[in-house]
Amino acid sequence: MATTLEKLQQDIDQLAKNFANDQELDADKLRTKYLGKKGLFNELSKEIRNVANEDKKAAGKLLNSLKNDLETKLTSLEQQTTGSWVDVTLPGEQPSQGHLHPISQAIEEISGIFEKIGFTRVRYPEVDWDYYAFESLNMPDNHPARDEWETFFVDLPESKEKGKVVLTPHTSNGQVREMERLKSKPPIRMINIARCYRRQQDVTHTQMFHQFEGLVVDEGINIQHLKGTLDHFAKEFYGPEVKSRIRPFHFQFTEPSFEVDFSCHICHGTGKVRGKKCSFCKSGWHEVGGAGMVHPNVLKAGGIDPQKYTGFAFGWGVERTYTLREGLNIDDIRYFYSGDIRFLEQF
Ligand code: FA5
Repeated sequence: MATTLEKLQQDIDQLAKNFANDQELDADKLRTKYLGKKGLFNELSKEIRNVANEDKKAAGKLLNSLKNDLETKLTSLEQQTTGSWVDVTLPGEQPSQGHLHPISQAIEEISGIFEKIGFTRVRYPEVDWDYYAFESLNMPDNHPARDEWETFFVDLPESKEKGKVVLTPHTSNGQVREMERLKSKPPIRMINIARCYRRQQDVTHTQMFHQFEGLVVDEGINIQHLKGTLDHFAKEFYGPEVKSRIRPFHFQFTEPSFEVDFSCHICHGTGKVRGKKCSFCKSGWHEVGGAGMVHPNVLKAGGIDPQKYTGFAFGWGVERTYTLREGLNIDDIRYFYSGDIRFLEQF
């Protein structure tokens, strides 16, 4: 039976009216019912087959207009129910993930460098006896050298043999502990990384900081082994063109003793950038810590015969070593412990 344009218009009006009066408020269900594959609109569209050829174009327009109208109304209904558009085809949002603190990252990297060349990572107490922090390191009670360590003492009973309890001011407390752990039997190749504490606070000092301490004891160990180890670390951590340098210094527990510097990556150790003083290092070098050949009294304290064995040791600040890395140039190490997420998120 032929369908006239008038009949089609009546059916379209009826469908639009039914839609407007439909009590089924769920937008999803309405969409399926009216615009779904087997929905009322598609059902009505089939009528076009019965429209005379010369009216087919006009019939198509009427149907299209109904479809657009239904689409607009359904979209607005969906927005009202969901509050906003959800485009389910968009890729999901990656939730922000935390990461290790920059100093923990540095510690992992530093231990990796030393472990690859045969050092064993150890950890010793951060609250320790005076004996390990000072006495066994050739600093008897009341020795003036102890003042340099600006130590926090813990209010706990003293031990008759090992003295007071301290917050370790340096990782050197691990030296004699490691000799004891290995029952005074070299070879020793220790890397001890731990928190340290001192009564200090400024742009290059914090009350809590980290050090990494190397200790090597064996027959025939000499300064060249120390220098080779320092150079190896400098190149691995800072880059192949960076050099290390040792300068005479004094520590009670090493003889001879040195301060260790690394060449500045900005001026390459020259101290000058385009004819002017390098503003990062001022001298061409950065000091990062101390080192030296283990004092015979320390070997003796660890039960090792200094006539037979020699050793070297070094101890540097992790924060200081890390801030000197190319591209970081952090001018205040207190940022690491400020808890400021804007700073920490950059690592
Ligand atoms: C020592 O602590 C010696 N135990 C190092 C050593 C070990 C020498 C073995 C010889 C043999 P010193 O006080 O210079 O040395 O500290 C070493 C490094 O620790 C410093 O160069 C600095 O990088 C870091 N450091 C010291 N105090 C602080 C602090 N308050 N905050 C941050 N870093 C610090």
